[in-house]
Amino acid sequence: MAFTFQKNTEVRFRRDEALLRRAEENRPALRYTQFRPLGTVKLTQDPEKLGGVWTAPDSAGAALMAEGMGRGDAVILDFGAPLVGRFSVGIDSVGSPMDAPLTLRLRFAELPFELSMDNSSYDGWLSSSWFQEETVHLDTLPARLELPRRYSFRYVELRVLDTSPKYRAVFSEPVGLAQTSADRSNLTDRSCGDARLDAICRAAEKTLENCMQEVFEDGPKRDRRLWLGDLRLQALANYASFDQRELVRRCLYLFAALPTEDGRITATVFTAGEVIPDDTFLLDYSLFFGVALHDYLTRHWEERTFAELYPAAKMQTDTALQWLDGDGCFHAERAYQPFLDWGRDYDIRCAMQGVLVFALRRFLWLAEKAADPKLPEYRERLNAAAAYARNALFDAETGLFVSGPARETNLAAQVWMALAEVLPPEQSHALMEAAAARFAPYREARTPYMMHHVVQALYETGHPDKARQLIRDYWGTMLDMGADTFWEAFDPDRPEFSPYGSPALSSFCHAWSCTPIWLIKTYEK
Ligand code: RAM
Repeated sequence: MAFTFQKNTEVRFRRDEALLRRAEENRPALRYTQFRPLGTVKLTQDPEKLGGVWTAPDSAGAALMAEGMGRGDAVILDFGAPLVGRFSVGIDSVGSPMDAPLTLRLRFAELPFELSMDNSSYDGWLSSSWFQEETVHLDTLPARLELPRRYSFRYVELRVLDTSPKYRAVFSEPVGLAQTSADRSNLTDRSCGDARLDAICRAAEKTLENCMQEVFEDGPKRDRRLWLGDLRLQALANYASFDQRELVRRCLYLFAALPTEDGRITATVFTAGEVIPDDTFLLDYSLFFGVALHDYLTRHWEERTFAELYPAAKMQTDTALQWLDGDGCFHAERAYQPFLDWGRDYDIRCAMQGVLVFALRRFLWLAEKAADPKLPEYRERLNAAAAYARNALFDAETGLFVSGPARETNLAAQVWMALAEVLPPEQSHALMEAAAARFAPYREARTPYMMHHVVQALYETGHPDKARQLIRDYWGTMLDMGADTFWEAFDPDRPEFSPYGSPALSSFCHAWSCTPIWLIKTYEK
């Protein structure tokens, strides 16, 4: 478990109104498209699919909708592709006059298995309010039911809880009004010449598209908000696809505008109403602000953005450096909690030493551009942290890095040290060779987020075949199991694994899983 809820109500935030205005100026327009369902389907059992559930066409469902549904009748609409948006449907009554309200339950699902679950027995640790379901009463018909909430769905179940013996409800013209700020006309150069990887890229694009709303959302089903760790990866995937820089810029400004008084950048910002920083802090995410700014500016250099956002990156770096001791050891355990992954418990120290070096390298690029007077000091501290990793954390016997007083060897440590480039290239190559021998198929990684870093580390250290194969195996297996868009968490050995105690609340269109677009474009061309 990486973390549960943080409540830091005593923390004081600063609020830079000028930066918030810039964020507002970069708010994207949403594009709307109407979709009609392809037809009605019924749930079937299929052990190959997630949760053992899939669908088959059900023409009886369409007939039932048109002829009239009474107590207990249900149909499932299949829109054929995932969409994020609002749902509406026309409803009328047939038979005798409507002498009692219609009670209708609607459920929205990204995957069929969600419709097979009994949500009332859920006892996970996240709020059950995230379930995409509504019960509505209609006192008079005909009416067009337009649900006010936004959902992420391909499937909609309409279940009549009750009418009355005197009438039945007929349904017509169901519509999904999809919304996104992504502009598909920006997509070019869409084949890498390998059908499997192409299919993975198409699903990854769809994932990103559906998460691109007024901010980069982590998942349109649940959380539905801007997280800094997700933003960093979404921004990379965006550069390799839609390339809508204003949305990245907007999100960077939102984080920079709302630091704490003691110099930390929040992990997540609420933007649905008034912009509010959450009192949740993740050390790696905070450090990724500078990384995301570096990534943005290396693609789209903008003097003004640099000048306005550099101070936030510097402040966060300075804050983190207070836990780097004179020997170059980064005491992440004394700082504040990192995320790293929704994995099993492991010692985070070595991985976080890697994250720090990785982030400092990118920050140094920014500090050079700024001609920061502290540049020599930053350089020195980066060198000390990298040297400490080489000298104190690398076990020459196993060829792997060790973490914490128990000298634990975990996957995250190897991956982050490889990405941090603390060893010379031949040794980094050998490191990931040893990591592959020890950890493949990398079941310690429980999310596409962590798996992204494993793949990137393999590519970066000269193991393209292993990296490519891992994309095919991991993301490809999700496709085989029914994914139209990629998932928040996935353990192929335990497909129903969820960080939240129930897959019913996992998100199956999750931003951080869209990175194959970037990985393939970056390393396979
Ligand atoms: C989850 C979010 C998000 C992730 C954080 C750490 O709740 O879905 O993707 O960044 O946790």
